[in-house]
Amino acid sequence: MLEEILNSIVEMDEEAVEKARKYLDEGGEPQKLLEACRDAMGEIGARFEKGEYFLSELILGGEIFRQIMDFTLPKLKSGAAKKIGKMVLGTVKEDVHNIGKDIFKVFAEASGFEVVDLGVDTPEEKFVEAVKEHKPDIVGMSCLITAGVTSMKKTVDKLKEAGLRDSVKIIIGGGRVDETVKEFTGADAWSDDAAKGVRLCKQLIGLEG
Ligand code: B12
Repeated sequence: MLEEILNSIVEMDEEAVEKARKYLDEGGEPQKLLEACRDAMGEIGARFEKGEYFLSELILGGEIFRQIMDFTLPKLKSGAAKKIGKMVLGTVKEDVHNIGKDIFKVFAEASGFEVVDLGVDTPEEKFVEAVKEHKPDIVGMSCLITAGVTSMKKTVDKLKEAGLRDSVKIIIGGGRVDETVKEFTGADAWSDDAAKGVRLCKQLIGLEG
């Protein structure tokens, strides 16, 4: 069933959303559905890179994913734990991809983080202002495109300039981050997986991940 959903998304089949709904209605696991959707987006991205798919397919794929997430994410929200920390989260400047950030947000909230969501294409100054205002334990930055890497570094630099760098832990996430990007930007941790990202956040604030 999951394989069928994955293929339907990749082939831009309108039935994909209903198949996903049916999967959950029949007791399927939201987490597994999410992973299948993510794999589908990876395949759509790969086809885009090879020139087999165009921007219209990226848009349509994103829209199908969004529709599926509309009824999948609330199922992951249940069982929210007691508050364990505060996080300021945003997709970085130049980058408008929001799906992964929104998923990570739900995972973080379900684990007890209070999340202040700054949205997408977030200017460095907006992160700085939000840290001043909300005094979070963690700053999370989501980044899926290469242009966003510089934005993340600039954001970390601006936090340093404002004397706020040592008051927060910084985690970066999304398809464009890895250990090298972490080192380059000066972040404390990175993850391209929401569940792992939340475990790292807990560790960053001294809790067991
Ligand atoms: C859908 C999509 C779009 C949609 C976005 C819709 C939306 N509302 O988000 C639209 C059509 C808008 C789009 C636009 C573009 N896109 Co696009 N897009 C994609 C695609 C296919 C899927 C993205 C996605 O949602 N993935 C699924 C989510 C769940 O994965 P994720 O974001 O990685 O999130 C997971 C983890 O990383 C983690 N996570 C996410 N954020 C965070 C944050 C923290 C702190 C932590 C800890 C964890 C975490 O949790 C999530 C769940 O596990 C990707 C391909 C891909 N492989 O990702 C290309 C892709 C990202 N896009 C790409 C490109 C090139 C573009 C455009 C430049 C295309 C163009 N010519 O205009 C524009 C850029 C616009 C901009 N300025 O940002 C490239 C980027 C290449 C690069 N290195 O720069 C990709 C990789 C496709 C490719 N292979 O070429 N895109």
